[in-house]
Amino acid sequence: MTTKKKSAVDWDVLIGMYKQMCSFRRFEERVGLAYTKQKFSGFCHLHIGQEGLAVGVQTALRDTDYMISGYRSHTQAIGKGIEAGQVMAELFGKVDGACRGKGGSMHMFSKQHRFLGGHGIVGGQAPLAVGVGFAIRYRNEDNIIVCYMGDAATNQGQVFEVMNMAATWDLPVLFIIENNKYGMGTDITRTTSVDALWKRALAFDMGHSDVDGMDSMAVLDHVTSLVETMRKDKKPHLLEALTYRYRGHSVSDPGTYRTKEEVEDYQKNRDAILHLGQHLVDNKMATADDLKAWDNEAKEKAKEAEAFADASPQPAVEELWDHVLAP
Ligand SMILES: Cc1ncc(C[n+]2csc(CCOP(=O)(O)OP(=O)(O)O)c2C)c(N)n1
Ligand SMILES: [Mg+2]
Repeated sequence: MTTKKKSAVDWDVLIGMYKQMCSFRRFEERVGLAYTKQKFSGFCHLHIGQEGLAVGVQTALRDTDYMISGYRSHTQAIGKGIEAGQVMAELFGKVDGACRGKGGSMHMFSKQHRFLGGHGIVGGQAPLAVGVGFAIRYRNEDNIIVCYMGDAATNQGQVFEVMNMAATWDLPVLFIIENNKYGMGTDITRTTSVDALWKRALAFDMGHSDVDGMDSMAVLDHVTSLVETMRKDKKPHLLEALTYRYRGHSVSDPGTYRTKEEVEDYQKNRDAILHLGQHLVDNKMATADDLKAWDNEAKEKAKEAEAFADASPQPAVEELWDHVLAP
């Protein structure tokens, strides 16, 4: 390990982010493999490629902030505090899963960690996020809620309705569009009238910005400053993050709607993990061996998560109807 030089940059934070990105990627790779081994079935949407955004955002938040997301959210849930083993167990439908195995891939949830799903209905999380934003204001807290959604989700009517409410009532909701260019197999330019999705905010006179979601440091800087403002003024903001998914929409995606060259270009030239790793090496904060060792740790952690999920039993038949409806 190299000696750390003094700097305004908190290198430990950046190293932590690097490790976290590796563990997210290795976790999702294992999830993909477990699916092909038929350890679980149903839908499975991997977040591989989009780690820079997840890690930059979570690092800018406090534990007391809330987060809500769509179905591509296994690792966002881990970032918000749910144990990786519990997420894997949830995928496998096991009793030690985050929702005792009753939610599965699209429905990670933890009240304790303020991760409020995991939602399979495209855009369905946005009205819930605005409800939480209302509760934050009503209780006079200085927390915020991050509401992740995909590019295609921004074309849902309910998203427009609730952005209007959030802007009208000044609710601290940070809407983050994970613009990975595609909604399933459809290029966003074929379905959307605007050339930049942050422009949706103009209709509501809402704060808006964009960020390179493949640059975890840019995300951290930008979201830190947004959140600081939002804690005070309680106003919503629409952030468009440009990102890219390397795997298919879900595990069953032939990928005929994009070229191999496009995917490879992001993997080789834009990858968030390579980018931060290079930055650490260039600044003598890590050696190539350090990066390799951290990645190996990430692989080990993913393996442990899977072993935990394998060992966990299935829920008992007697609890079939427990935890299904809120009391
Ligand atoms: C209301 C609704 N309509 C359609 C679907 C089917 N569907 C599932 S994912 C998806 C694409 C969403 O793409 P995007 O919002 O860009 O998110 P990404 O998958 O790229 O992360 C669609 C149309 C759905 N789940 N819910
Ligand atoms: Mg998309």
